[in-house]
Amino acid sequence: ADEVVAGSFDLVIVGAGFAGLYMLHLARRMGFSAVVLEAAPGVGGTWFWNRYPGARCDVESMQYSYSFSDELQQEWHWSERYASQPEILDYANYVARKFDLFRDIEFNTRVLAATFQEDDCRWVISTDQGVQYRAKWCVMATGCLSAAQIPNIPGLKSFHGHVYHTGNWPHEPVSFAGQRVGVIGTGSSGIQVIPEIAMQAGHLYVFQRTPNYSVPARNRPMDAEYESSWKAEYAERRKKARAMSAGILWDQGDKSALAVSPEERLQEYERRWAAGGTGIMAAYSDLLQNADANETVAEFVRGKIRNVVERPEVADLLVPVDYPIGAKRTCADAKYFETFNRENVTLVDHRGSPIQEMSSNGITAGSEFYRLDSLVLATGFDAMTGAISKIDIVGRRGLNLKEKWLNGPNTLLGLMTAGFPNLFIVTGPGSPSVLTNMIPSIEDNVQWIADCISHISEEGADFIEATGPAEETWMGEVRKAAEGTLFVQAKSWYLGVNIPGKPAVFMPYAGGMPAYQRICEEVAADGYRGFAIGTR
Ligand code: NA7
Repeated sequence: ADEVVAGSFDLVIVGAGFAGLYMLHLARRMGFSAVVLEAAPGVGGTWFWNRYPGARCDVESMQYSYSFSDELQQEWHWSERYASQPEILDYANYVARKFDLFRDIEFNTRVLAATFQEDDCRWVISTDQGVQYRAKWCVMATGCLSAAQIPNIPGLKSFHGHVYHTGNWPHEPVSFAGQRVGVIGTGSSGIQVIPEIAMQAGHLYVFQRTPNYSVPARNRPMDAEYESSWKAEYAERRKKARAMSAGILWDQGDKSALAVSPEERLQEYERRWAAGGTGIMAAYSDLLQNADANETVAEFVRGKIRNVVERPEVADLLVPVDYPIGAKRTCADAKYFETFNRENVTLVDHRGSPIQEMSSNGITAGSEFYRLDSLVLATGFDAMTGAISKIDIVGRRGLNLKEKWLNGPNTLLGLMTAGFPNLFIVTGPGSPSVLTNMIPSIEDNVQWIADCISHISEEGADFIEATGPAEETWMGEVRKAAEGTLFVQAKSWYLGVNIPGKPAVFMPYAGGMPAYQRICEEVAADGYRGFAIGTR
């Protein structure tokens, strides 16, 4: 079909989540023309789609927010310690209005392909609207957890009831009242949605393949004093947060868990348990590095689960045993384990064997049949590479990005990949992103990209591109950083093993946000060391 050419821009930005919004804002401020292409009918990205009941951020709201505008962070009020999805979506819309971003966002526009033209150093971007965009720079602000994964269950399509995915939740209200509902998946999303559905459903069946560690979030209305203490010291505290490995300002213990007495340790864990949130993992310096240290907090959490769950045989199934706590992202919940004490909730543990099949009226798992009216898939995402791989991206000499990444995603700093000049990824594989507070990580990447584009433009060059050797060296650093951690000891989406056929490669950089940011800054200051800059 003939494509309409929408025109030429300095930048095409793919995605109107927190990364795309800020990229647009900065690009404009630097005097570039830019357009954002967004598949959804609204802004917010991940927070637009993940609107299942109970969806909430596990980073405190005072920190899970933009820091680039003091006016914004002073005037915005978060109503709870941990923000709910609707409030985060309100915030994204507020930001888009405040900075007048809507006029440069094309909604309901899914990017299908992006092709680099070597003769004029331009990206040609095609969409499902039959409209083509041309740009010197293409920025993938496509998110790390944005490609929902539908499991390959035989017969799934034959099921007559409703099927929902937590990462692609409908906008219309969904009622489970009186229904027999199944939830597959006990990751962060499952752990948040299960207590909510249990309160509505006639009967809830939770299908668990792997039990998960979770700590109580202890969400509560925002404390006015806490809020004003943050607002009074925002600049300083943001700076301190960025000096922490995860980009979150919290009470990070600097001792080894093994250097204190068992009594002292227990007291510390109890204190953090009572405070709520995943800050318990910051109690000691080596909880994510040393298996024996990790076991002390894992065992503490197991004890808590056993205390809460009334039926010991159910508790046995809910207690994770064979991987370290934190190796999969630690969940923060609101009465998740308590939910299994309800009369209308059944835990179906099918570890060791996949769900056998679905039929028109139910599901067979662990050799039993369960009649269901609705099914909720809390089965996660094709993380870090999924959204990018859905786009047909072609670089120099016809090189296809999906093919290049067949054995794992290679990037330089997560920001660029060799063979694809002028194509940037915000918080791409090889950046710390998903191991950190996403919004500051996004801000740092976007600022780096904006500075880079300015620099190249001022130099009068046509392109910048990651070089192969520098990329290989960086991938070596990413591997080395992961080896020193316990992350590699669980089958998680960090490693891509939740996706059949995806190569098992630890994707994020585990060396921490400060180390990463320092390297990014040094590379730029050193004339973009490891990148090739040239004219066509
Ligand atoms: P996760 O953390 O990937 O969790 C997905 C869950 O679904 C997990 O319990 C999986 O079990 C389960 N799952 C996935 N596929 C299947 C199949 N085929 N059969 C049975 N069970 C399955 O995704 P979330 O959405 O919860 O969270 C993603 C991130 O979003 C989270 O870490 C936060 O950062 C926000 P498994 O453990 O693989 O055995």
